Amino acid sequence: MKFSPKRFRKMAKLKLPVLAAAVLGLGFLLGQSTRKGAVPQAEAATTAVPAHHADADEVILYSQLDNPFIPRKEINRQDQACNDMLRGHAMEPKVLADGTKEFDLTASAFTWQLYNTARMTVWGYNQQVPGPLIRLKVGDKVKFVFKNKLPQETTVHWHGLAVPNSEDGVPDITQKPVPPGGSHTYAFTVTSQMVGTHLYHTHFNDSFQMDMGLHGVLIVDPAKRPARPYDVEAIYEMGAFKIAGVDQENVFTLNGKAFPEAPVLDVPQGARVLLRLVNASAENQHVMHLHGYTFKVVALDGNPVERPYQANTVDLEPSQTADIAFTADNPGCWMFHCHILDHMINPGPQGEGNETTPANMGGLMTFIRVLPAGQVKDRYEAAGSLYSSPSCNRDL
Ligand SMILES: [Cu+2]
Repeated sequence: MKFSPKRFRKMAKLKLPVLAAAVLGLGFLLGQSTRKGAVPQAEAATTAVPAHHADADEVILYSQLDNPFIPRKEINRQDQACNDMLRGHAMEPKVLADGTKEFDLTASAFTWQLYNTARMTVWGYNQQVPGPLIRLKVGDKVKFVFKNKLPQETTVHWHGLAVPNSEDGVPDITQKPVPPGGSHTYAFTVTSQMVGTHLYHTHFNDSFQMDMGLHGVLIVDPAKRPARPYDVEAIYEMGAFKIAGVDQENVFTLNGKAFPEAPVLDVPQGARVLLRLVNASAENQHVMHLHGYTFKVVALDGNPVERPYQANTVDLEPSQTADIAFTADNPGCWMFHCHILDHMINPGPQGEGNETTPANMGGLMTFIRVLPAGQVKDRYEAAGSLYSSPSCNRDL
């Protein structure tokens, strides 16, 4: 059934008792899907949808309701994908007889949990948003076997990489767009021009397809990586979505998850940390700000900055990337967020934000937790769970 807010309001007037029961049911399911390690279930359900907010319009508007339920196992898989991206776990290629690294990339539609009360049908690569991390090194011969399982034509573009023109993914110029059900193979050799933090994305019906989720991070390493330049390397990709049929980006995500679900990064005190930041939003810039530190901007768009400069914020226009570095010498739970402040609000029914998340925050917001080495975890943890974490609020 196609969802229409108007039609729903009309139904709500007629069938209020039935709907109230349905909302309670949905509230229960939301409670069921609360993160491991978070607050107990009964309390979590209240946190996700407080009683005064549990009106039908609001709950329904957060989801495009073709498939609102995501099984626990699937949510765990999505969290794992988000965590893999954060910690730089890349997709494994098949190595062919001649040494070519072959990657399978399939675009399809699926239901994704953006945050605890918002799920939508997204389009993504290999069933995840962002797509899997692709990590290459100079000298690699690579092949991407791309399959299109979407209901629309598409292509893949390797942003910032000087590939041969035929591999550039521009529809009707360098290739025919890949039709629904079709496939296309991209092949190139990785050169030193390509070193650094980049992204790959669709180049067909761009502003629509990008914000459906067709993007991912691509990192190229030098042929020989320098010996342990950083103790911790992490990746945050900023994505954007247009949920509930609006025509402007209204949900912003870090590695596919908006606060309170955005992933926390734990780093041991004293570690040299590199954060690779990628703005994959189609339409919005992001001004990323880290509390508690002055960092160094060491690379922009994959290119080393000749004289790394110190800053507290770094500005990323759509498609730009930045590598920032700092030594984690200030212990604590430090907010890391976009300083365009309406990018840290999740949409409410009238578009003005909602009060269903801790501290009324959402979107591009998480924490970097600098801890004694023994307390560092490398598993997925949702940023919202830190409100009940003894390592963050012990002094309150
Ligand atoms: Cu922003």
